[in-house]
Amino acid sequence: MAMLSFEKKYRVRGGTLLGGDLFDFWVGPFYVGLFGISAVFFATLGTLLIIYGASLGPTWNLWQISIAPPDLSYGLGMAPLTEGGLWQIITICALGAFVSWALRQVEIARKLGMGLHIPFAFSFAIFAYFTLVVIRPVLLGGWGHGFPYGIFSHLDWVSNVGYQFLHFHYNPAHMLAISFFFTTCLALAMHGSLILSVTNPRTGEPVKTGEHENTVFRDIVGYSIGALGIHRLGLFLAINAAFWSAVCIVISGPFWTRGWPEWWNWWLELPIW
Ligand code: UQ2
Repeated sequence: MAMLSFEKKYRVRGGTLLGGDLFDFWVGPFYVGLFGISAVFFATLGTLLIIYGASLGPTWNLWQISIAPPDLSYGLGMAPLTEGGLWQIITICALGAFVSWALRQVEIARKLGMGLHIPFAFSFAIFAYFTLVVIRPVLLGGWGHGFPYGIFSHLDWVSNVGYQFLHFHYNPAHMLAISFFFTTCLALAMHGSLILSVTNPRTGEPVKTGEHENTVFRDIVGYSIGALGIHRLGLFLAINAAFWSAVCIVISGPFWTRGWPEWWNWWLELPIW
């Protein structure tokens, strides 16, 4: 355990955001912390509520189980448990668990004297989910605009909302989001394959280093972004994928109600023609 000497220095109390020394200890390899407790609490409660919702029927088929949001007639009010109230509480549990997890990342980063890049990046994923189940439903005036928690049912929701706007691929923010997702895949495939290739030389030869990493890409595309640069690029691409996903759905309905192909009429209406 080479980590032991390192851990002696960093496995100490302090760096917590809330509650001081309360739960500021480890259980085996896991840091507990106040937000570890709250994350487990919300995740467990949310999961039990999903199982309870499933037990109310009509199916135990894993693909078909679905916890639906309230009917639009409930607006932004609370609904009875079996009429979407479960969905509302499960949503609160999900957000409670996600935010707890982000704060747990902050506390651990602070203990280790690291930057906050990990919780910063994760917060974009939380923001995308929050946009989908809170910001957009609130702007549209009803929790019924949230998506149902089920495997097939959420696919149906995405399809229906997509067709409501005729052709969602003409949504400019959706175009950006997809482009960032694809470029993230490209960058990670380039980086992953590069690292594995330099660490797997011919038998008997030493593992290659940064010079080889730079040279191979300078030879192939005439440019190397650098060992640190590729990670900056990766973080930038991934964060933008999540961010533009949130933007593309929040503008659909609250800020644009017609088909997305029609949005491009601004181009045809330019005075230069
Ligand atoms: C690189 C580099 C790495 C890498 C990769 C590159 C030594 C270990 C993958 C190559 C990346 C380039 C040329 C940028 C590609 C741009 C986009 C938008 C995908 O140079 O430095 O570090 O892993």
